[in-house]
Amino acid sequence: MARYELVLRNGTLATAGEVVKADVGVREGRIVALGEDLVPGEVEIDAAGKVVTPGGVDSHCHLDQPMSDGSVMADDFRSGTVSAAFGGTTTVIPFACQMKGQSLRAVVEDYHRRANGKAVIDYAFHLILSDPTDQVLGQELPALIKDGYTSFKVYMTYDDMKLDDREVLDVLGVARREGAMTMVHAENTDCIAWLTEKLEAAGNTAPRYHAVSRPSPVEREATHRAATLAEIADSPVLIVHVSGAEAIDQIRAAQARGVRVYAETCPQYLFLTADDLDLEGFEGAKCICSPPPRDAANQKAVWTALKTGVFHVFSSDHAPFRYADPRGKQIRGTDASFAWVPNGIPGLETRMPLLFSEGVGKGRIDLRTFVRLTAANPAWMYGLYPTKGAIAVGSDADMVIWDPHRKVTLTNAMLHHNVDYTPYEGMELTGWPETTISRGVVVCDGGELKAEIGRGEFLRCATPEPATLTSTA
Ligand code: DUC
Ligand code: ZN
Ligand code: ZN
Repeated sequence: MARYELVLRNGTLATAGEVVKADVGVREGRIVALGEDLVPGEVEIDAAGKVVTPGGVDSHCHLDQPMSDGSVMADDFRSGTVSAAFGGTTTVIPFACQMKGQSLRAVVEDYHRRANGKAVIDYAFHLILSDPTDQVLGQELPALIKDGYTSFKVYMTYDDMKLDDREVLDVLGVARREGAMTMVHAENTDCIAWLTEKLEAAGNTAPRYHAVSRPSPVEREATHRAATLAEIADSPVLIVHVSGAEAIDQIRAAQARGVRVYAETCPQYLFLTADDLDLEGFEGAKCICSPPPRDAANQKAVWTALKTGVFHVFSSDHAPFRYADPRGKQIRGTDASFAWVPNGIPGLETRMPLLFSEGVGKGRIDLRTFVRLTAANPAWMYGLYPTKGAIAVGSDADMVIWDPHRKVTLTNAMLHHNVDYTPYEGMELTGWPETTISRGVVVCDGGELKAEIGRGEFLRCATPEPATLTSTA
């Protein structure tokens, strides 16, 4: 029998189902053995005293996405995937975004050109649907779903993206027929426009008013509506970037009614509040994202919902805009209204370390829940499980070795994205991903990049199996 190419020895392996001590044997990029005292491999890694989790799957991030306002995302597939890998992520799923009038197929081809040869870890694509014409819904979308693009995001706000309820129902109808997953950005667009107009007329344009223009009821109403549309169309939805208690209540109520509503939250709703938008001068723009961060009570509600299984997925929503940059947050200058600031904050590299330290380390969630939220469930949701998101015989050898005791003070200087700030500057974390392995290849180790840019492969997603998805069992 051929030797193992890699043996990971003596680690504490954490999966969605269990935490066990075992060795992992890897051949041709896949896990081929789990057990005690495996025979020596060509490469040996001693993981004694370390925690080994499946490589993270960040199923909501934005890389090199063309923007309609002239702003430019700071991370492409090179810097974005390198940054993700240093944070313990081995699969990213960013968005091929349709602008109105564009053919979906052309958008996907363009996005492949942007990704080709640049990724250091594996990647799949979601679609963003902003123009659901008969041609798109009748021809292009069904064909793309069959080709491995099995999930798409729709927006209930943003002038250049938003769909009305009828259009969302039409999209859900296709998703139902083809077995795809619809992700929904749930905020009420007319409420935001009305509030923004009033704030701007009163001269209240500083970054902190972004949060005032998008209060919780704006999200609550749209979340209720999205769940209702899912119920009527009998098609599952994933409510993305859920920010707090009011939306969580709607999701929990819909789940209790038996509606297939899945939910995602992100680090910004655990570690930032609206006060972070109220910094000196224009600095609050760094934390402008939508929905906005709320307050401490809402952070607590998000933690509780993570623990109790209301949430299935923990993503970064990495949307990289540089702060001191006329193509970034300051595209209209530092006196501009909040309404012109590109939305989004960076988070690919900090997503897993933040949840490991503040969730697992502080006893708020257990290790299995951590694995489900950061790897197993997102893989499952997009038809990639158990190739991704698992440590099992037959799975891709995507693993992260964590030093659970290492103390790290987060600074932007230590991160590998191309953004000029992190909203989490100065946070003290315990636990850090020391080694990231993708298909048996050590990609990052001890702070150094070890693998070749361009080795990352495109993944075709299968149609998801949400009926079998659990967040607590
Ligand atoms: N909100 C989004 O909907 N997308 C990108 C970032 C953000 O804040
Ligand atoms: Zn969104
Ligand atoms: Zn997003």
